[in-house]
Amino acid sequence: MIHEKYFELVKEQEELIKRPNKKSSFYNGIYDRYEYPVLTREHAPIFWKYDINKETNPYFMERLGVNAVMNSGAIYLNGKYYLVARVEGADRKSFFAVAESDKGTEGFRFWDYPVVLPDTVAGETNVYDMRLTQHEDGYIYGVFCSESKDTKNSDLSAAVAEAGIVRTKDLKTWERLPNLVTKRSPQQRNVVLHPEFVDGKYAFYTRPMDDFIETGSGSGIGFGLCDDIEHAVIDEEKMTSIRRYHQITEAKNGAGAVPIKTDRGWIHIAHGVRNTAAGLRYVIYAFATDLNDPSKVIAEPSGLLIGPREGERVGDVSNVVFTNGAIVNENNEVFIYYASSDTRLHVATTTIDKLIDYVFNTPVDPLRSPDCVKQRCELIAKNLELLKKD
Ligand code: M1P
Repeated sequence: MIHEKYFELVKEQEELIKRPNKKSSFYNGIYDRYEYPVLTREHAPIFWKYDINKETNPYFMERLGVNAVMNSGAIYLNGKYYLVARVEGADRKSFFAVAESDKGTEGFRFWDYPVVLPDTVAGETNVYDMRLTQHEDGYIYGVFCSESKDTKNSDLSAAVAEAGIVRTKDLKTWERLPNLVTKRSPQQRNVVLHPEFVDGKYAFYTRPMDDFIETGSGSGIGFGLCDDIEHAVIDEEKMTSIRRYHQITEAKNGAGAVPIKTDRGWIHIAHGVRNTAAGLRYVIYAFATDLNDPSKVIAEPSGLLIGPREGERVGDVSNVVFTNGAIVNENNEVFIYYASSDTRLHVATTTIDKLIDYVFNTPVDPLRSPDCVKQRCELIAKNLELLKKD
């Protein structure tokens, strides 16, 4: 017999899923923010968490709690918006689950079952942050962090991060390929597969790291080619967007959404991290690379694109916004899915035209305060001149 509480919780959840999402009052001319997150732990189906049988669960207790729904890969297929969300159980282990919506800004509903990844990597303890690439070879690839215990290190928390690779045609059946091997980098996280062949090869954005948390000598977002996606090995990683002193990327950065192809270049939406007295602060930034050489940075607007604001600043890992998915629909509207504080998922919407304007017309970071003041004074002077004439 089904517990009566189940129906009560389902009703509440239906109201949450069907709640319209409005643009918030936030304005910067670049993108819109929304009043509500698009996915939260409250969106997880009730039957993922509770045994709904009154006989075996008389108190209707959560048996398998869901702690967070966050960093999501995103893809647009046949007019629908799909997210492959990182769902974190109360047990700290993450898994992937598909949620779909007709609108992209609201109405996301999880499929009944999470993604069951082929369990082919011995020792893999956790998986998270899938990037979904619709590749020109016909497959949809999912590249994610595959984390295992570092058995060579006596520190209990020591871990090894690698890039796991799966592919699918329907988001239902997933074929697992061997993890990416990068010859120069012992650890990898935030790896993204480029959607097109480059020089006839598969191209990956990487994030070389010496250690699980610290990038160490890794100087930014890398780029490497490989011949065979079924045994992906990258011999050489060259650098694209690099970390710099006193910028938003000073501590580390990493590729985010799959790059968006525009007439002017590939637009990348990535994350940058700096260290503060309050711990690491993660923000989202953008840059563009050359259409023919996607490793070559051609535009770098100064500063952050999206930073954690208000309620977004607080969560399991506070002061974080992180993206690993964006969608462009047939009207050239762009949906940037970003999680806040490793707890919930939001959307910011813009258009391809606005993104191009932002990336190519925002001044570059002059790197030093005196030059930043000069840059701002030039803008003020131009504006005051115009205001005088008007
Ligand atoms: O906790 C913030 C983020 O930390 C990691 O990102 P990075 O590898 O750049 O440090 C990731 O684990 C990410 O999932 C998480 O949101």
